[in-house]
Amino acid sequence: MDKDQVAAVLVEIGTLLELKGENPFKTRAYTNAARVLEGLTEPLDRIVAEKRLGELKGFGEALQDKVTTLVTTGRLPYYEELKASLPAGLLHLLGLQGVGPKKVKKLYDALGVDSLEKLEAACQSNQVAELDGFGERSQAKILEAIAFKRQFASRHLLKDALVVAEPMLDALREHPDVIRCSTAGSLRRWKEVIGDIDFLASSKRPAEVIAYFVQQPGIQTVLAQGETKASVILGDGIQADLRVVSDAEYPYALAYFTGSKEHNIVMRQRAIARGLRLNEYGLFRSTEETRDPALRVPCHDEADIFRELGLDYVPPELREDRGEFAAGENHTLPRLLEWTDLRGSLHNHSEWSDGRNTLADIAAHMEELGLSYWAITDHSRASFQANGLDPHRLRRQLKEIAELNRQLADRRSDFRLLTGSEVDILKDGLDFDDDLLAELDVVVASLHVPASDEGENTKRFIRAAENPHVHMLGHLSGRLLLERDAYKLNQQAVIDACAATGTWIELNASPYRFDLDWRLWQYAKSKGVKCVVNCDAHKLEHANWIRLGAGLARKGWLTKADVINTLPLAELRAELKRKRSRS
Ligand code: DGT
Ligand code: CA
Ligand code: CA
Ligand code: ZN
Repeated sequence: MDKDQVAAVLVEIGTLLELKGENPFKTRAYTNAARVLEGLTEPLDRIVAEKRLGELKGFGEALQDKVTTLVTTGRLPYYEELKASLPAGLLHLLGLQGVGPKKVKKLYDALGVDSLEKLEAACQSNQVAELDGFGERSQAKILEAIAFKRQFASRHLLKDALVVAEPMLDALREHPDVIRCSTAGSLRRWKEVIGDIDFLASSKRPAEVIAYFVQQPGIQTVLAQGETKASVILGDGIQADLRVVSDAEYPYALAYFTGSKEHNIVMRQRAIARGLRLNEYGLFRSTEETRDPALRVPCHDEADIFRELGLDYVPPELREDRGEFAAGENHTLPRLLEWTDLRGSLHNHSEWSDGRNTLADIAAHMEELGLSYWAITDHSRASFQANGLDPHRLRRQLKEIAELNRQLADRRSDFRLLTGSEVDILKDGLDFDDDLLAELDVVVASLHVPASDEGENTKRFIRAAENPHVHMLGHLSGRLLLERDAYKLNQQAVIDACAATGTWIELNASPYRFDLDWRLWQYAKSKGVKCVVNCDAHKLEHANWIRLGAGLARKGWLTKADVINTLPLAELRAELKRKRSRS
């Protein structure tokens, strides 16, 4: 097991112990240890092999033994027994928004609740409201959370779908009978949330490809297996479909199964308007439904199909019937951002607030990735739960960053850390004075504690945008995908204020957020608002989110010129000064 897998087990042990009502210090020791492991910069197996676990903060003998067992055997009997000693349903309850281990324990002890169904019934019969520490309001919230969870039970985050789909695609490509192969459906369109994964392959021997597919590692259940298609459930509970077609049919099938449904409808109408018929088997010279190869208009790839229908090639991300047909006819489809255009991220955290890594480790890692800059924008003091910085600590951090940048300059590296803050938007202004903000390279303003009133939240954001030191607004809607809706907010009014003040808006590339939503970027762009694709990284690995965020920017029709952090460092610095010098 690697450090992240071991850390995940430790966190789960902490949760299980909390569910059992163990002493909080004991449970916290596990979560703290998990954080230490996640922040390691050398391989965990080396530390284990050299018996140096004891040097890590908070690692007593018992913990050292457990981690050693996990790393060397991949299993831990203690953990397995602990898990078996509690009803499995309790862990499902923990997935509910606002329901932590203490509440789950209370519900279980007092009412015997060990599943979503029992919890729902207990709420409906008003038993939960009467429990100590719950009440009417929290009972209503729990019912809402259950409804929310049900609604999304069969939907998955893009990152969770990608992590299983990409290795599967590689495996399919390796098979000698596979000619062409791709993902299709919502995954290929880079939707933020995925229902099921669709694969398409072309082959002369479909049955062999299907047989190979259903035997791949990571497949939990085979739901259906035919001559040319199969449906399976992958390890994470995600369904995946594979269809295998002839290579001649492949482009039409790929276009069809990529969708979206709305896009396909217009494509079919365009075909009909030209006296043609479009379906998953081909584009046919026919006024009736057919799959007769003799009538097929030969297309080698999707671009050929679009051309036959009077359109430039439409990238999959834009196939949502949101303007791609007009633009495809007029040759005005944008040349979309590539993730390799991005040179750094302007909203990130370090161990100074709630991130996992030191400034030096962050600089080394991001330089190694070939990026040009990386802004450290830790939380401000109002975010005390995230260990936000007060002005004094922030100024100390600025000195440390200056020193690291000096060292980079000394060894002639072009990479630089930028200073900054993710400053909280409070009820009556920002968490830091303008004087302090003026000392920072990058200022991201975010709302972490929203009001319940739409007008009030909108007003707070607009006031933040009007501040000459605020470069951009962070995760505007505050949504957490599949977990929490956007706060009450007039996003359009905030976008207008950003346009008026020259404030940028972040596309938060965290796969849990992707905020601003892709559907709003065309509007923001039409108003002249620039985008910043930010990782909001709390760990080194979160730098990989750049690719995900860039995909969502593409989905929002954004080009390299629309995105500020495609600029080289010197030009970025000039842009960072522009708003301040306006006022
Ligand atoms: P998902 O899986 O819910 O995230 O969304 P999709 O878009 O992947 O939908 P899915 O897996 O049901 O079907 C894949 C594609 O196949 C879909 O984007 C368009 C095409 N498709 C499926 N059913 C129909 C249909 O009834 N009519 C049309 N025009 N296209 C369909
Ligand atoms: Ca799908
Ligand atoms: Ca499907
Ligand atoms: Zn934040």
